[in-house]
Amino acid sequence: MPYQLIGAPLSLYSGKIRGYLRWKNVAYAEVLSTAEVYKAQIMPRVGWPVIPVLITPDDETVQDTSDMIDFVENAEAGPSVYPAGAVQKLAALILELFGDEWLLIAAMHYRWQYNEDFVYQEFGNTAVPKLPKAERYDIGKQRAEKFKGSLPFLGITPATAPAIEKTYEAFLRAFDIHLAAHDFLLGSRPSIGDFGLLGPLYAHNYRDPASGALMEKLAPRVTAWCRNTHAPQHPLSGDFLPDDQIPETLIPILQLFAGEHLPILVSTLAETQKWVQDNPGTTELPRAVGFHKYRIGGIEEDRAVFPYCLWMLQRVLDHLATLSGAKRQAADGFLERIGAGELSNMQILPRLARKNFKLVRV
Ligand SMILES: N[C@@H](CCC(=O)N[C@@H](CS)C(=O)NCC(=O)O)C(=O)O
Repeated sequence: MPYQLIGAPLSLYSGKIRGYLRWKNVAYAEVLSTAEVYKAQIMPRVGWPVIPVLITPDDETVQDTSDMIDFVENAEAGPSVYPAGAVQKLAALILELFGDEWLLIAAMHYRWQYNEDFVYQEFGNTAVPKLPKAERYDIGKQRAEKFKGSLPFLGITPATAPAIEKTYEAFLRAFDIHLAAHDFLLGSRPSIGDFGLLGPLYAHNYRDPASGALMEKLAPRVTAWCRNTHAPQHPLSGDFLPDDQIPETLIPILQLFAGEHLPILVSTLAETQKWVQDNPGTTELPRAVGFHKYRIGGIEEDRAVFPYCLWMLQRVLDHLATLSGAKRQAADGFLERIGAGELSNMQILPRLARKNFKLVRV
């Protein structure tokens, strides 16, 4: 049995892992996450309704795309999406986090602001593919409520909408300039960072029609990158740039991470630590622990505090902690240069882990 990927064309994180599996050239079959598949497979295996889900050839269940990628990287031969260079790996992990958790804001904003009808139909096509079109639309609309309803929790409101567009357009332009000289973030081979960006950029901002038209207009090279990074299976090829080089054209994108995403991660850590202190007997962390202020494109808004982001940040800090001597110096210098020097001394305490597909402190 090859791997089975339970996912859907409209799903952000399905795009991330599908692009990875195709690049890695592993044998897998995709199973559409219909309402029946949620009942028969996802709920019994994972315990809560989420996609994508990976079922390994030994019938093991893996959820969370970062865990899936790490599982396949360990189990399968072939070139890795983790660069060997200390600084390149650091940049790649930061950009995975930035794609997964920060560009998510733009992905959700554009989807629901400009593609609502298309998306209702897509939700229905996924959940109940055999029903007539109009019924699929109605059922899709019901199933999409939870996702549309999450916008204010993500800090997406009428006040932030123009700011989200401003910052997303700045990102698109910067990435388009980078892609004039490079196939992927760090050379001719995609890294874990490319797949992090692929999630929001492919399923939402390329595939949703109005968002795809905007991307094509503002950043045609990003459109081409979406196609290539999500391309059908092909022989493995490409390499990372030599000498642990970070292309100059990535700096503005990394500075966007440092300027906009990092402050919210710092605040998420403080809020989560407070929550842990106030709930000493509890090991499992809820999806959200209250609200805090965040800023995007210069506008301040309320947003829920998501401790999960810290688990992703911990991946970055764990890599940093493995470095010493000249490599550590180079990594610290790089962080300072992009405006993220704060990461050099940061620790996620208590440590976080994922146990039975839930976030726990250890
Ligand atoms: N970090 C997770 C995110 C998975 C996720 O949020 N999936 C969305 C669909 S793309 C979902 O099913 N969300 C349901 C929920 O969060 O309750 C991963 O990388 O797998």
